[in-house]
Amino acid sequence: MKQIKKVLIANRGEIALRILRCCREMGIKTVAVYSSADSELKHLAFADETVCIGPAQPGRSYLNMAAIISAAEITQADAIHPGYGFLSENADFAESVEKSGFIFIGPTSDTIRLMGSKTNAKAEMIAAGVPCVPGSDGVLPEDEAECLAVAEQVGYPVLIKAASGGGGRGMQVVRDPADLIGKIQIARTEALSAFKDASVFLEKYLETPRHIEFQVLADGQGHAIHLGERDCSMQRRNQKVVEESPAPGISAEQRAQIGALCVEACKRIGYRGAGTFEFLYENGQFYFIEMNTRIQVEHPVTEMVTSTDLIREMILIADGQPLRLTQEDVQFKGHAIECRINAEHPRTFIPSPGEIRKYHAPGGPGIRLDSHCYTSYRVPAHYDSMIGKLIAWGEDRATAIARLQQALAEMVVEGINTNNELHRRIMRDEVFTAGTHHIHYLEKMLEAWAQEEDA
Ligand code: MV4
Repeated sequence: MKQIKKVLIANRGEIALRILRCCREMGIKTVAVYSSADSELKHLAFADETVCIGPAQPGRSYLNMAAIISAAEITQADAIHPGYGFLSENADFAESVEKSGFIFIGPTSDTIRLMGSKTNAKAEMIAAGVPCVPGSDGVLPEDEAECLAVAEQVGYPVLIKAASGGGGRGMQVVRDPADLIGKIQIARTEALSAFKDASVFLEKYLETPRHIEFQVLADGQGHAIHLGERDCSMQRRNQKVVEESPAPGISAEQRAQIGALCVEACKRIGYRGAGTFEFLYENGQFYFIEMNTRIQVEHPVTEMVTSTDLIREMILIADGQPLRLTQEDVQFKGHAIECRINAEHPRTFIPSPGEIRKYHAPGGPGIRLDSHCYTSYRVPAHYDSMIGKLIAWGEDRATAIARLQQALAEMVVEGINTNNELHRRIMRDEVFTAGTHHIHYLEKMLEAWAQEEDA
């Protein structure tokens, strides 16, 4: 019955530890792969087997498909969990994993490829009845007059996006028709260098939206559910800083309505695994922008308000088991907020790798800390600066915020800079506590802080 007896964890840091903990709880053996800069990673101590897959540079280790698949062959793993980042949304990797006879814990490579194209993803969503931002019908043509006509039809301001993009790279806002052709050219050049694909599309530019995403689980056998939404509007340069569930001010009716559309879309595309539908939300309306075909950093807030284990569900689905949960089983309780703890200066964001000389974890009711850190752990300079996630659950949003304030005050990380002080400022910020912030609000908060420092 059970196909998955051993999982290779193709990631590092807190998510590798999170996946390892889940596997051990399920009685599944683990293989931890690591780079030569990562031999002190906490999860290596608990893994059944460890394999060094290369040097510190990600391109030669965590992004080295052949090295990871070789490690799976040597250890006779049954499945590979990609975590987030690295190869998690690489369709070629998922395909190699499948062709090498291993289970990829995620969607099929075809689904990853489909959703990797933002224009194809959008076309699928329109077909499923999911509301999208008004824009061009697919990629923009070469013809300049046609582009001008499309933009005129959509209405200025417009946003040029890379069709193979995501994460905000290569986007251009156009407020004046006189700038359209030039900015399309800039966007094409950037898209070609970043994504090896010069195709771009156009959308109405929303000035101050919120970023709200829906979590789904689907078994690829006709069953799919949604687990509500997360508000991830507190961000800087496309890096989320704070995420929460539920999104402030979203009614149960609207949650059920948009959630049902996401479920419908999952069934339409034969989705399998955990997934996220990203929306922009402005003036009470949701507009789909893209789908993430992986587990996300901020999954714990959903786990806390729905009492589910998303990593466990991913593994069960990958094992071929039909989804046990029905939509009625998913009950939303209370409020959860996550602070991403980064090894960086709290205001300038300058990375701060190095040795953690002293480490104390916060605790108490409703507190969860997902981190691989410990006293004497050295944060390598080669990877993302995130060293953990502090999550608080409370009966309501105010309680979750109060618990985070205490937990942030208790948390000690010495020897390196962390963004703890930024989080403390956010948790007492009047706009954040009112839940009225949007995707550009943190930038404003940081400007005010810089002014304060100057004075
Ligand atoms: C937008 C937008 C405004 N209008 N699309 C940025 C990353 C990519 N995933 C989509 N992004 C945006 N698309 C329209 N039509 C504003 C953004 C955006 C953004 C979105 C989500 C989270 C943070 C953001 C930061 C800047 C811009």
